[in-house]
Amino acid sequence: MKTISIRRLAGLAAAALLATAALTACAPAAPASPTITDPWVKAMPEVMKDMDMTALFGVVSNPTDETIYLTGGTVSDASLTETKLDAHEVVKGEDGKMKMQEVKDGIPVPAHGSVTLKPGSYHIMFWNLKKPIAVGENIDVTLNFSNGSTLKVTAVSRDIANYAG
Ligand SMILES: [Cu+2]
Repeated sequence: MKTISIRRLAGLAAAALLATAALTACAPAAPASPTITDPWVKAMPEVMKDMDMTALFGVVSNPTDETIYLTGGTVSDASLTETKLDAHEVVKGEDGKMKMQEVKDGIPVPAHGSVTLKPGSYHIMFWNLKKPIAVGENIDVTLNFSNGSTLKVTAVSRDIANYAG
């Protein structure tokens, strides 16, 4: 198994911060639309039958006066997956077991509030992965919202076992 050094991780974090700062500095006074902080994807070092999926997490914020629903998205790299990303939640089934299911109307992001996508809760589901996702890889996706806005996101992949949050 490959490991990633602390120094490299720190470098990645610094690069991410710089990228964020650059985006903020260049952003025009666009109409208010949802944003995401700390976007990440669960790394999938191996893709096997029935294990060809992963999910995106992060904190989605809504600066507008109305609830907006996160309805799904698409992956930029068709060689990773061509399947549309679904808005999912984890619920307790009638048999008492936890299961995930599509959120029909999308994941609600409250007005002037935020929703946290995290393991065991809301997430954006990837299906039919065609290749593995290594730890530290950047995954570009576009998220879609009920108000017609879209959000381009670069999520870094993490080893879920090392996820402290
Ligand atoms: Cu799911």
